[in-house]
Amino acid sequence: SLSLFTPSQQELAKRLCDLPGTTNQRHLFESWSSDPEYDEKKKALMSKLEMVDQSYPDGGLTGYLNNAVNLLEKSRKGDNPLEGWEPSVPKGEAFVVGTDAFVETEKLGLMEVGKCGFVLVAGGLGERLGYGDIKIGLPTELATGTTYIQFYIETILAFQSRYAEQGKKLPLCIMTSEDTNDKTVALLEKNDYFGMEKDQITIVQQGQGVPALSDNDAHIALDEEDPYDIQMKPHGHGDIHALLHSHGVVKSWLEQGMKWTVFFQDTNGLCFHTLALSLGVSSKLGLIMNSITCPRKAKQAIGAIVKLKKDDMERTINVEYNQLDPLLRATGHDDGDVNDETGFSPFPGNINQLVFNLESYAQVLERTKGVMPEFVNPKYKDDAKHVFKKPTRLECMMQDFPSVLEGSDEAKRVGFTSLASELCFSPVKNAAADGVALQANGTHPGVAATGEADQSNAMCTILRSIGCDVQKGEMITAINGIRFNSGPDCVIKPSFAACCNELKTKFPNPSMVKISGRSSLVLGGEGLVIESLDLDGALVVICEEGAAGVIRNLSVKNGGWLKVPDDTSADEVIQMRGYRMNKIDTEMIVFKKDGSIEGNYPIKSYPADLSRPASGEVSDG
Ligand code: UGB
Repeated sequence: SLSLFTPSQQELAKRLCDLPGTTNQRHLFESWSSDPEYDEKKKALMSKLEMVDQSYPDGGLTGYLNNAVNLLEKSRKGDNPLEGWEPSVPKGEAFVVGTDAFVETEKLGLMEVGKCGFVLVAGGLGERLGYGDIKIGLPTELATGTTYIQFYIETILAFQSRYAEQGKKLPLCIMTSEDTNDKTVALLEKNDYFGMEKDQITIVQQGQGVPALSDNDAHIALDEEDPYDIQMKPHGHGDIHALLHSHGVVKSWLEQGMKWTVFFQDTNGLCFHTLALSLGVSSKLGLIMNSITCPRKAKQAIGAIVKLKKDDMERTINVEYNQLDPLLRATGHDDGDVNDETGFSPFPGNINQLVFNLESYAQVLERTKGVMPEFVNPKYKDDAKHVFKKPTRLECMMQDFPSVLEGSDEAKRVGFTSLASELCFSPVKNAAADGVALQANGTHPGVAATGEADQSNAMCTILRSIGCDVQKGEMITAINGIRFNSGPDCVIKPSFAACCNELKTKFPNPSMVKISGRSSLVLGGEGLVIESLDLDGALVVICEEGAAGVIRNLSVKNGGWLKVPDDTSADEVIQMRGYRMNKIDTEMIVFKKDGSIEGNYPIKSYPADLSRPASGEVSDG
């Protein structure tokens, strides 16, 4: 069949068949029929193998198989990859929102947000969530229906307009995968890139994954139904570093004058509450890499940031939750992964939000091509560890970056920034039924309903921290069994304010702002200021771009918005929450660019006889 293939494919097939001893891959071709009916399938398989050969950064396909044989042997022997490393709790910068230290560090970071390139890793299919579409297209909340991608882009644009040099665009790179790429591109195109310019966004697609392996000799697993195809599996989000390097993204961002790069996940509506704060920490401490962390419950399925020491080597790095307990037990901590007197593990939890100094990051990429260390995690059928329950593959993780740093100088410049999880981490990863089980164990459920509730609750906490009187809503149990604190629903659009310091200027008299627990509040627009407000119901205030408006002495009381139990909807978004939003009454005010004011208010236009020349005002008298 060789004549069917291009010369480079023929050479690859030969290399695979000539691999030494039992590791050769002749089984891929041995059962081939000579019937020309199968020629197209044979060509498709060779193209797939060639694609892996070209995309695997560490020596092509044979490099992958060679790495796999070595790692599978270590796994079979039960080698501990962390053998010899002594763990201890690392020192980082922990903050409480609204304190002087928080406010000052965030201010420092605000001087840096206009020099950031953003990296959204969105190649995951979200199997645990059981959603049929891409996760970044999910709404963050039902009050406005803003999707994750829209929210992320709106926040980046808000920072751009307020902090970037005139005319400078903050770049965004989205990592997609075969599963998510086409839908991501279609969503962006359909929505005109949510206000970004097309050339601001770079999409890098992960390879189609790596071949699954059926035994310790790293034989590529054939498809169970089709002997002319192979099984592929995802290689993990660690691919992002190699992709940023090979697509020249980092180099181009440096040329555009960027100083930092910030990595974040597909569904964390709280991710930008720590953006300026963590940049402040990175800039103050001169960090190459800064991980955002939150207090972690022992055994919670998030990695832990640990300081590891071996001889004169030292690194601060993520240790995955399944490796932390054995590591601790093997190093004299007989209780393993347990909470301390604070009720949390002493090791902070990794939320895979990373801030890099761009120049240092670029230097490391030049040296390493962005190749991350890999691991393998086969499940064995037999005690001798020769037979796998199902094919396995090598994987890599983006948070393993510290392991490719060299020398004590680089290693010392790795740190973390910690904030209460309520303010920085609420991913939407799990189906409601799994979330209920997690909640029963006292662990965050990571479901759609809590993603939405946490987003509002975080905003309420920040508003309280600056002095607003925001009452608490009720704890409710949704029809699917998930418990969450509902209300007040507080949606602050990034155009209005995107961090704690900005909120302080937007609410100049915070003690004059009162929001009841059953209320819903949506605020949007750069020119808007809330001086005094008493809200018991639903209020939406939007200030158009170029307009200005002040809310003063406004009192609103109406039927508001209610979360209504719903387990019959055909809409997946409602199904995963277990409720829909019933907007009974809404007070809506719009400050328009032409000076008019829409809404049920005595003042209908600006300028009128108002005392503040720089802004429109609304008052109940
Ligand atoms: N992702 C990709 O873009 N490509 C991939 O191939 C895989 C994922 P998961 P994971 O912060 O909650 C990590 O699957 O990997 C994107 C850490 O290991 O949600 O199970 C994907 O789209 C763990 O230490 O997370 O667990 C998503 O945006 C802990 O910190 C992101 O990568 C945990 O995340 C994360 O993917 C967490």
